[in-house]
Amino acid sequence: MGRSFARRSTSLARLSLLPDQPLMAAHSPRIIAIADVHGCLNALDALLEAIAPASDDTLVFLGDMIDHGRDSRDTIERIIGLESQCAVVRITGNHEEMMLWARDDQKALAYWENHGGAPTLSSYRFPGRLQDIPEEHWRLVERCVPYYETEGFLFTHANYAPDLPMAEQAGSQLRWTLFDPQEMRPHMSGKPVLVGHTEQSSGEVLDLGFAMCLDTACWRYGWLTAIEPSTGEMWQASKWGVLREQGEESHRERLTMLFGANE
Ligand SMILES: [Mn+2]
Repeated sequence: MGRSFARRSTSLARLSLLPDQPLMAAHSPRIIAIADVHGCLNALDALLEAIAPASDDTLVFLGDMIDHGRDSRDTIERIIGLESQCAVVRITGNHEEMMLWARDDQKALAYWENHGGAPTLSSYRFPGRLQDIPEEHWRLVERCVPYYETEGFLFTHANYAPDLPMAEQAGSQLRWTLFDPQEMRPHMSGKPVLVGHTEQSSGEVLDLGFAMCLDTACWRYGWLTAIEPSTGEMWQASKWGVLREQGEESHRERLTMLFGANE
């Protein structure tokens, strides 16, 4: 170790253009939003490998970590594991909310199962029951935050009321309201908002400048998207765990070309 450090110092000393700052500053902590994983573990793993989170980075899960996709149990396990590697913020999505409601009564359970919860239960055991979900997983789902706010950005699952401070936002607005580009207005804080929830049928991020929807429909035909808003750096992967290449089209575009489907 000592030898390689000495060699590095020697070569740096010869560079007259070296900026006047300590080497430590080469890495600054990142805040990265990860959109609706929906149990797509392979996509999440591909993104995590590409992002390589450092211990002072923050990963902000925008909600809907579970449901629809087939690996919800292992996705929750992965996120629990991540919490010992870097800072993790988990925002409640409408799917986490439905999972929690499912404990109330049979009707709420049936509602959740019919809206993407069935594969989540099956990821624990087939045919799965609520009792198959371990306490640690319930705790992760229970202990999510309604939104996340930093100095420069806001993060919610679905939407926001533009004229209300974040602390006064209704849960239904934050978790259920669709992102309609015609209706959206900047938040009163002036901070750009990153959301998921509304699947972009194009498979592309919808960026209005003041607000951005990152749900690029990974579990259907698109990509799982992660963005570092302060730099604009973006990572995307398919549910098969393959990173998106520059200019690569979504599977929906390809299917449309092959079969000429309109919807
Ligand atoms: Mn959602």
